[in-house]
Amino acid sequence: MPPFVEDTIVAISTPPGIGGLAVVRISGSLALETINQYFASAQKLKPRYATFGKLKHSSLSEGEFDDCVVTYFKGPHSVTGEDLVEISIHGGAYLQQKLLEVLLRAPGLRAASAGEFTFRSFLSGRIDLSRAEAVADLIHAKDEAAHKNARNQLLGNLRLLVDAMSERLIHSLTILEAELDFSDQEIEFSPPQDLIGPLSEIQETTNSLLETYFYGRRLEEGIRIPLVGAPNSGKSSLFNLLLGEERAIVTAQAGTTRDTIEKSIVIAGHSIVLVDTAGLRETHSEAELSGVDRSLDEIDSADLVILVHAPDTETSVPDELIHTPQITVYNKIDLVSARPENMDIYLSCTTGEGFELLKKRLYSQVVNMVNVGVGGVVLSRERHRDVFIRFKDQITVCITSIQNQLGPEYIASDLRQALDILGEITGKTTPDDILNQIFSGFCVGK
Ligand SMILES: Nc1nc2c(ncn2[C@@H]2O[C@H](COP(=O)(O)OP(=O)(O)OP(=O)(O)O)[C@@H](O)[C@H]2O)c(=O)[nH]1
Ligand SMILES: [Mg+2]
Repeated sequence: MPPFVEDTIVAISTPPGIGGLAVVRISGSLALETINQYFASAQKLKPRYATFGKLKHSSLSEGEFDDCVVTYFKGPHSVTGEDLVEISIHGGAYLQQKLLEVLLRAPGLRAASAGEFTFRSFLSGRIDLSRAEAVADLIHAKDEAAHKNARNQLLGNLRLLVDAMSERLIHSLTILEAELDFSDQEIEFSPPQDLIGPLSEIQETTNSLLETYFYGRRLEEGIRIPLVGAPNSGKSSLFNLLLGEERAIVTAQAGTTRDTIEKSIVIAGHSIVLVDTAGLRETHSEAELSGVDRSLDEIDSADLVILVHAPDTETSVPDELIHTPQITVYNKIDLVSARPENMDIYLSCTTGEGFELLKKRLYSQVVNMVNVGVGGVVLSRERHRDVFIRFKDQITVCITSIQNQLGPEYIASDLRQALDILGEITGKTTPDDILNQIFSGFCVGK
């Protein structure tokens, strides 16, 4: 345990609210001593057992304060690696606040800061950095997909991937270092050029991983789908229909929507940000012109566009749309008998015809868009992306050094730097003794 973690911390780990149960956690060397002063039970607290009893102390109330169940984990066999006590009490706001208040006045205890229990898990080596980050992501997951990704990370998938990459790098290093250490003996080593293949593979995996970042961000922010088209084509009507509420103003007058309006929905377990935009047309009105500019900006940052056509309007497809995936919708089919060809969906916002088909289409587009991941891992954190970019660049440096036939000591030093960068993902630096350990079991010349 690092010396600066001395305080015993306390917090309510369920948000205050009425009803249900609340859990107050105390972690640190004073945890057991503290709870023993407030807890009355026929049984003594035993590590890893939940014990029923009463909270009883003059600072809490005159008589008994509340029934409770206390679970005691003796360090280092606890999630924080320290002595940890979890007190389950009734979830009333008064009960929780009073208990917390009293515990905070107990000698040596202080309030935990946000994430401090998880931070202590990391410091005590119970979890690595990527898993600690996953805990935060899990708490903030907005939808099923974000939850699944965080859960995968918590299960250690990112760590497994990083460990596999590290192992391969360490193996390469071992070969190079063996060559350095035994260069004066007549032993044949495989040439450094042989390392180019494995290094290129690591680079490809890193590239694939970096490609998942786009989706990872979308997990956080939601997939952006603006509705675009000419004024009066029915964008706001469709927006409302998809949301299931009258969110945007709909009128018979062209140019009704001036500003973009966005709202999140969940499709196929993914967060979607639907955006209603101003109709695209040439105009002299300053307000409408700004609206049109915003619509074009929306197309730029869109993941998928719903392009709305209608028989009584003329949609000119803007250049910005050429590279964006889109669903073309021909709206107001209740007004016409003949339909133009080459539209994905024929719809009437008024009668609802075609709406189910549009929803199915949206569903499959979203599923296709997000069907990515390397070894169950999707990058969603800027920090991870930054590390993997630097790692990839460093692998390029290694490959270049080999191609330029630099001495093994230079290549080894480049590889060590790559390993150090990769270690930033899990928070683990790569100490020399790991290499030594592997090296000791290495059979020279084989
Ligand atoms: N007959 C018929 N009318 C529709 C349909 N969908 C929308 N409308 C009407 O078309 C008019 C314009 O609809 P909006 O949804 O405001 O169109 P918009 O594309 O948002 O228009 P702007 O905001 O001006 O760009 C309204 O009077 C709607 O009631 C439809 O499927 N059939
Ligand atoms: Mg509108």
